[in-house]
Amino acid sequence: MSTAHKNLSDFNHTNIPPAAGIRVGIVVAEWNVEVTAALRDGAVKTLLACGVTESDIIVVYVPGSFELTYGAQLLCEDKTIDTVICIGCVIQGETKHFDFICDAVANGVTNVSLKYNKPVIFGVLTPNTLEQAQDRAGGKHGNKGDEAAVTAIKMAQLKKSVKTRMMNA
Ligand code: RBF
Repeated sequence: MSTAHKNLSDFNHTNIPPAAGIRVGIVVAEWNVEVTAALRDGAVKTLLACGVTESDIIVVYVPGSFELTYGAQLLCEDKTIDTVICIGCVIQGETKHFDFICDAVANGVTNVSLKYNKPVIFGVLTPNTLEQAQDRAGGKHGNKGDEAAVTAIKMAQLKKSVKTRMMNA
């Protein structure tokens, strides 16, 4: 989460492990699309900047954040995909939908990640207002899509390095 002290796009490319060869799935929710499209663009730009090739980025769309988990599961079933980023924006409303959707996505992402043994990244904004969302989707607090992309690369490389170490042990 961005704070006054942390910008979501504040990372140093030299601290990120090499990303060439990693295949990344991205699931984008169409609710609040002006925000989720900006998050997607941030994620794709950062993946490319870190060395992921365009043909190794697979983007699919689901209607709302509630459907992100199923979209992630479909991508995880593709054995060539190393990691999946879920992108959504759930804005606090006056009903309980906010809590239901946020809980479902957070639990769903965790479950899919463990079931398929692949990093599934929670790139979902849960702000009180649209303005707060825009601040974190390329606005004054940076872009959570950038952060999600860096997290995906780090986690995919962590899995590769642990597997390699186990094979060499
Ligand atoms: N989906 C989102 O991604 N963000 C939202 O802020 C959001 N708000 C919703 C509010 C209500 C009252 C409802 C019924 C749905 C909302 N959804 C939202 C859509 C939800 O994630 C899902 O697509 C639908 O509930 C269909 O399963």
